[in-house]
Amino acid sequence: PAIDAMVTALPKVSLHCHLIGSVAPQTVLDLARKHGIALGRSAEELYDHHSYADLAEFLRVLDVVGSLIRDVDDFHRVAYESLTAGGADHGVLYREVHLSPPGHPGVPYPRIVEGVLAGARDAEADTGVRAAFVVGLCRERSGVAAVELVEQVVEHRADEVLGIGLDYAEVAGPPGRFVEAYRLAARHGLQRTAHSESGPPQHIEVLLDQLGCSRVDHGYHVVDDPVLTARCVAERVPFTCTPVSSDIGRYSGSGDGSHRRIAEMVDAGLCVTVDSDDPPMFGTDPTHDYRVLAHALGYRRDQLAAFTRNAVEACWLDETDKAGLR
Ligand code: ES4
Ligand code: ZN
Repeated sequence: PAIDAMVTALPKVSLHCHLIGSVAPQTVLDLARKHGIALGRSAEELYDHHSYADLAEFLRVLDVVGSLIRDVDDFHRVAYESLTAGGADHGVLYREVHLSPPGHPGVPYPRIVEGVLAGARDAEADTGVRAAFVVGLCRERSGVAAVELVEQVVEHRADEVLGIGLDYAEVAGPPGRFVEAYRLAARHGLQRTAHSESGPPQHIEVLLDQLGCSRVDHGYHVVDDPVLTARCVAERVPFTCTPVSSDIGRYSGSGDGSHRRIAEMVDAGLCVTVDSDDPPMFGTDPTHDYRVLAHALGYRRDQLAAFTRNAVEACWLDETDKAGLR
């Protein structure tokens, strides 16, 4: 249909997509074979999102995939494929890719950066897609471990690593635990974001006031608090929403799924962006997330284009580079 072609071609800026959650099924099989790992199931079974009974189960699938990405070539391949077939082919002009170093046990941080930077360089040369990176701290771990990861980021500084995030199981790690790591990142000029998907509005306040976040990943519960909502509208705080992932993941605490909340956020005047989170693992892609919102909420081209404009505003490029996306 015409709307689908329009949505595919619509320029997109991708601010909420995890590398480990972006690995194509065939690549999972190839990496498992390469490293002599028996998956015990097909990639399709691994990625059958109906089988994720809860967030914990989903995150353990991420652990399996993360453990298969080991050497520089692996990181190159996964970054390249996710930015080209998973990005440029869907109109993605620019992506800030979320990395999760703790999701690759035994892999030194500089090796991850070397591989993904090389993959991104080749993806840009072949398709024009641009990429930068966000290093996710694992909230299931201690505040000390988070500080140590930020120290790694600072020690092995790369221009394309723009900032830090906070992900994995939200119930296991309230944001306040990570104040020290975020302060360290701030002192070194790193940008900050963090996930707040199931958490209450108070957690979003912690992100803004104590972690110094310039945006919020998901943030669906902002609309539970009218005062916080008004503040976030006034301050143009961006929220990186992921309709398909959050709708499947009812464990996100979004109740009736995320679409209703996304509509409330848009209607309140908040700065909302749209992305896929973990595309193949949730059976989605950048086009599909836009299409789902178009169908569920009746959004037309203007509203969909506004999501991209918001993402250009929310991204961490400097003003000159942002101008190139407009
Ligand atoms: C994630 Cl909490 C969560 N949800 C979806 N994807 C993720 N990747 C890392 N943490
Ligand atoms: Zn996420």
